[in-house]
Amino acid sequence: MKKQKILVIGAGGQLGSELTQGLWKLHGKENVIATDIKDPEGVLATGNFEILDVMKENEFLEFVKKNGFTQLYHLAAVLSATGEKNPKFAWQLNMDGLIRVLDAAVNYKIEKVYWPSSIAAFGPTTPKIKTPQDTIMDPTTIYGISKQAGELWCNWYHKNRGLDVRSLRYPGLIGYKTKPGGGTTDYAVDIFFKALTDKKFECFLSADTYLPMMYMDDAVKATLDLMEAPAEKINERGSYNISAMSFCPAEIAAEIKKHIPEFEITYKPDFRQAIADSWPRSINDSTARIDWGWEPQFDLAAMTEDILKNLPVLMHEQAMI
Ligand code: VAH
Repeated sequence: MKKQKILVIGAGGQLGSELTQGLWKLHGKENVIATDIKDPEGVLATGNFEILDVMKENEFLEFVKKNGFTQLYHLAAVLSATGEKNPKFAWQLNMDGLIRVLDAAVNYKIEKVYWPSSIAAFGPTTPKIKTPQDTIMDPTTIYGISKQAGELWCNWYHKNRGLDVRSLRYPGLIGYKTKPGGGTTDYAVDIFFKALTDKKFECFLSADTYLPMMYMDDAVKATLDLMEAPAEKINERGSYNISAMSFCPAEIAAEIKKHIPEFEITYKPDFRQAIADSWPRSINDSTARIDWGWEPQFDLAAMTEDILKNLPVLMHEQAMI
């Protein structure tokens, strides 16, 4: 197999920090350059890291041109809740950033590009149960609009420029190695930190708000499985539906209580409730399973057990720094 040289843009985020570690394992640390707009924290600082801002066009293009990358993972984006507070910047980063990356990939002959979409590309008129791969979209957040538009741009670049760009519509992603990043589903990340430190959590969504979710380990596996699949198996050049589970705040709280009996949850819905209510409850990901063998490994119980086993160790290490 040809030696790979991988660029990760936005490596410092929730997904980026764990996907970078997955890329290290698959391609070798020396063949991955992780980048973000601020210095790396934790394990990310142990690999090749550069400060890079996709919004600084000349610097970005010069960096991509001189390094001869074979693959590019473009993860830098503003998430749903933050995007509603700063819609113009969210659109600029999420859209101008993506188009700059797609153009650079064509101009500098990058073999494969990865870009994350989201179930946020669906909206209130989308069928909510087992949402199909192809259906009504009509997102109502700037983040969701940028994801729907981004899928169309990726499909255009594949069809009209021959670019091998691949994408997944992630559900809410739950990882414990970095703090929550401004997403509506991030209650399901913060709840673990608060359960361990405070034994209580005030949830910004109502108890029965069901959302499609996925453990970060599964998200990294899905991304690398997609990118390693033969091109002829990739029939969706917008983005693939994927999911692993659906749960509501009351259910994840009950699962945590099995490990921390004194844990208590209260509910105080805020502006993010309307965002969550516009999204699907569950996802039909049969196309991904058929095309490239997608198969999740973690359900709610397995994820909760894994996080509550590992997060205390990480928090202790960080407290030791
Ligand atoms: C968000 N975590 O909440 C992201 C995700 C499906 C939601 O895209 O904005």
